[in-house]
Amino acid sequence: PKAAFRTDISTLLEQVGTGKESLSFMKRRIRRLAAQWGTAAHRLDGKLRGRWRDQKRILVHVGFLTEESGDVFSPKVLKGGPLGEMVQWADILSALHVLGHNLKISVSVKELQGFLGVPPGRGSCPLTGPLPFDLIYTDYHGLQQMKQHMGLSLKKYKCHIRVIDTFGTEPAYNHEEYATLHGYRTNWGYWNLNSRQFMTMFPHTPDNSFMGFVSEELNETEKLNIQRNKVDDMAVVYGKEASMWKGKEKFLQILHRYMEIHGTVYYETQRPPEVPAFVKNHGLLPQQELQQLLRKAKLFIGFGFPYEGPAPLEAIANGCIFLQPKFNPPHSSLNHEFFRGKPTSREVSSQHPYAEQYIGRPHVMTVDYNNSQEFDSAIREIMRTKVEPYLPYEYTCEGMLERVHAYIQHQVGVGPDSMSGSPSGPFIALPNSTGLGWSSSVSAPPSWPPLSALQLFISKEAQSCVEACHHEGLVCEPTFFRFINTKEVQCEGVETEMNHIFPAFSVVRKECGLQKEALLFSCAGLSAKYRRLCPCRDFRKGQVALCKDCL
Ligand code: U2F
Repeated sequence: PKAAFRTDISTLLEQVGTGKESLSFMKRRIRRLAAQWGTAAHRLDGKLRGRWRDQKRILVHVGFLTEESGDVFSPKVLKGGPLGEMVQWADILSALHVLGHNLKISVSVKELQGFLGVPPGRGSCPLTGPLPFDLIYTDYHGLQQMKQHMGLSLKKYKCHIRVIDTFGTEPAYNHEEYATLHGYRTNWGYWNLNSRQFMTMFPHTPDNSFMGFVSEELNETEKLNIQRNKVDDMAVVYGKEASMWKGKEKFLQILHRYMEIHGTVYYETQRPPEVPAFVKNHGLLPQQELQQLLRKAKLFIGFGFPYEGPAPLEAIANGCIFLQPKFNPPHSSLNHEFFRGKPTSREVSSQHPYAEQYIGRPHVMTVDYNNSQEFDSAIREIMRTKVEPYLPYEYTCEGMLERVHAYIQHQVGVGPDSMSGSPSGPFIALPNSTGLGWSSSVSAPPSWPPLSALQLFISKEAQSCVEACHHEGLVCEPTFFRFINTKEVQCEGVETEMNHIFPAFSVVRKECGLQKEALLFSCAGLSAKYRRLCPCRDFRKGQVALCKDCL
């Protein structure tokens, strides 16, 4: 059947259920943003000009909210605990509903079994019939639960699964055998999925798909009003939990010389000792009231934690300048407790790398907080800088709908199996842009993104394809690796092996390395001994997930 846009959210709200603070938070958010989603649906509808969209049967199983996974998040919703994941799930549900798909929602293992057709009382009996869903959105907890309750048949249905994974999973950590052999073992990885099946909160490595969330968009009148009513010496501190303020007195003192400081830190009865008395603490606010506060404030200031949350985007969208610490050396799973055990080696260069790299000045200032002079002058600069509220298109409702629509309609053969085997079909020639004799022709079966978007580059030594493509103003496109990993290369020697750096060129041995295992194609991989062969593509302005011809 054809999917039709929906603007009424009442059936979605009924489906979300009750009984947990997390669910109430998500419902409040869905309700509050309903009008924005509606407007966005109309706009996207116009843009797609009535194009056919398949209606999919979709199961959303939110694993981290199930009792079976311990549900540590729900009791902390009103106490300063993490809300970023709930923001994202609420928005995913809204997007899928508004796009007109046939949705089922589960927040317990019992509901999951019911939807998958496992007979009651036969807990571990594997699903026997065909899967009653085209797509299943879940998280790492949910994946584990599905494995327990579907048994071996999970493997058969793997390609239908999408894993919402905040910080991302790189191919080297995802491939069970490779991770085990080469020390990429973590608490989470090795599911042998196609890395595109992992969907992240920000566009980290393009090996994963960027899912994202939304922030409120303002109309022109609201923008003007905000700019008119800005209080130049008002700052709001990023951090709703007292521990995030620990050891920051020095910076707060400097800031306090220039500005009135506001906080939204959760507290029970008294001011938490970490929050100085000169701070005007409002306590944890409902999202809507936080927005109001941000509309007046000039500065939103982060002290290093939480990493990569939604709040800075909300602040920038409401006309604040976001000031944050640069991390030198960068934080990663190798040197920081928070990232330890996460299936990525990504280096986090500041509290919010997306804000730093995708938005930047004048909306975002990333400075060395250990240099008090630099810190001091940043604050003074912020007070005299005028900025307009700004929200990147990919974080608007329309941007998210456009992206999720494209994934659902085009990212079909994304399962692990569809990747193997060499492609066949008519051959097209690749330009020898590499200068290394790596010219080859590639076959051109249907592909999404379309193969016409492919641009080939060779990285420097110790440079990943993420960086190499970025350097060219492009983005790495892992889907294209299979086209450039071909034997037609003109090299003195060619080796084929399981190596997440391949395809690549060995600088010492003057040899080309080809990839043996499709699951290990990796934009993120890098090695000092190799120059990587990188499939890059263009992207739409404000929508990095989609190439220009991708819609
Ligand atoms: C991130 O999770 P957090 O929940 O700590 O992220 P925040 O950026 O603080 O914002 C989450 C939401 O909390 C809301 C605000 C944001 O949408 O509107 N909020 C609020 O309702 N009232 C307040 O007084 C203050 C904020 C990240 F998202 C997670 O993925 C990470 O696990 C976590 C740790 O790095 O950080």
